[in-house]
Amino acid sequence: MTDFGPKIMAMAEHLAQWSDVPGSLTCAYLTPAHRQTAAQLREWMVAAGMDVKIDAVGNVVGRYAGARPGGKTLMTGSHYDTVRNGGKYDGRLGIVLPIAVIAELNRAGRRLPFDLEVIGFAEEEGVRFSATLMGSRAVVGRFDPTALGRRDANGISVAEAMLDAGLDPSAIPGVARRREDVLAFLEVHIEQGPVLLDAGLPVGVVTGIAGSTRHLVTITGTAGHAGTVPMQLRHDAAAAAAEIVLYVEKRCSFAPGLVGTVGKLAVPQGAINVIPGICELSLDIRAGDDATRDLAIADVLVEIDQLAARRGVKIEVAEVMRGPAVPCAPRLQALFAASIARAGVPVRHLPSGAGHDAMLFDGFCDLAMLFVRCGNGGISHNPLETMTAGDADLAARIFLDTLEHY
Ligand code: HGY
Ligand code: MN
Ligand code: MN
Repeated sequence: MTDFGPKIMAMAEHLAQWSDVPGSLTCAYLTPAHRQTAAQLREWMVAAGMDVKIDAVGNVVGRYAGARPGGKTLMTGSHYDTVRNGGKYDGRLGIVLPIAVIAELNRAGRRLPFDLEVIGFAEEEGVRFSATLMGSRAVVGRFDPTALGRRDANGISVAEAMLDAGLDPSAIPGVARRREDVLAFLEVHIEQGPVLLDAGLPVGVVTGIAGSTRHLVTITGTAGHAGTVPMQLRHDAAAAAAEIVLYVEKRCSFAPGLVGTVGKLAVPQGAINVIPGICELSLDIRAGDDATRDLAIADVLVEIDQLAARRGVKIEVAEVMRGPAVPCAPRLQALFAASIARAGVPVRHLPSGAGHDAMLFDGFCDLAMLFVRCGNGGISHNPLETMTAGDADLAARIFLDTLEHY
């Protein structure tokens, strides 16, 4: 049997050549780099013996027919868009690993007792339009049509970007699968954290995916001359933002598994000698359970109201994403665990603090995830994100074993 590891690593490396920003990996939804990446995935899927199509939202969908025509479909996959200045394996591992496994099945002339669908989801990170998980939402019939109106920094809407890319927004409802046709959804993904690395383990079984919410906050104060306005008369939007950042950090340090991040913070058209009249920031608050997360959000919103009154600024908060905490199906966790044990690896269960396409399948079909160890302290959403060919190979063998024992 082929050595999957080097092949998987080479595929991830190859995809990283296409970026919106030379010198780093940024592959945002429907940019030229994104479309080149999709074309390469399609080519690999065809070469692996799959029937391939690119659907109305840009998902690259490869189907490896089972031994019996008309059987149900086991789905796998992950996203091929990236964050800005991201790593090569976030999302992409979960696409190229199944492609490598299917290529081996195809080489050996083997068929599974079910159809296997590998999906390269076109958009998960929400980088360009702040609308997340558009690829998997479409597949489970939960696409939000209002997302089509979201605009990027250049004022281009999602719908316009789709039409430019030769996609047909009106065909999105047709992307949705029927529950009765689907067996389950399995996602292989890097851990994006240090747990497996610290435990000296190559893979782990995900117990559940943290619920998260995202907000965009706009603070409107009073722009003024930096030299003439006395401090006590100011309505400084950036100073108000700074208080929010520190409050989020403090409040989200209260409970295990609760995290809060202000990932975007900007003074649009700011100038050194002008008191900021406008400041924009983002909130990303997550927890392993929804109640903990929602309590933290409620406290942050109360603090924002009080702070606005105290500082004489206007603060508008728009929720742009809300995803519940999602459990992984025990029967599928057990399948992954048995395959890991058969590979002679200690079985470790762990939660996912990161969100994933798999969470959209909650309520649609059973879902589960296999985590693969990250190097460099587990860093991710960073060009230092790394993994090894050995772990990639082992994860591929475990994934194949799980398919064989499904
Ligand atoms: O933000 C997340 O958790 C994922 O990487 N999109
Ligand atoms: Mn990510
Ligand atoms: Mn990801």
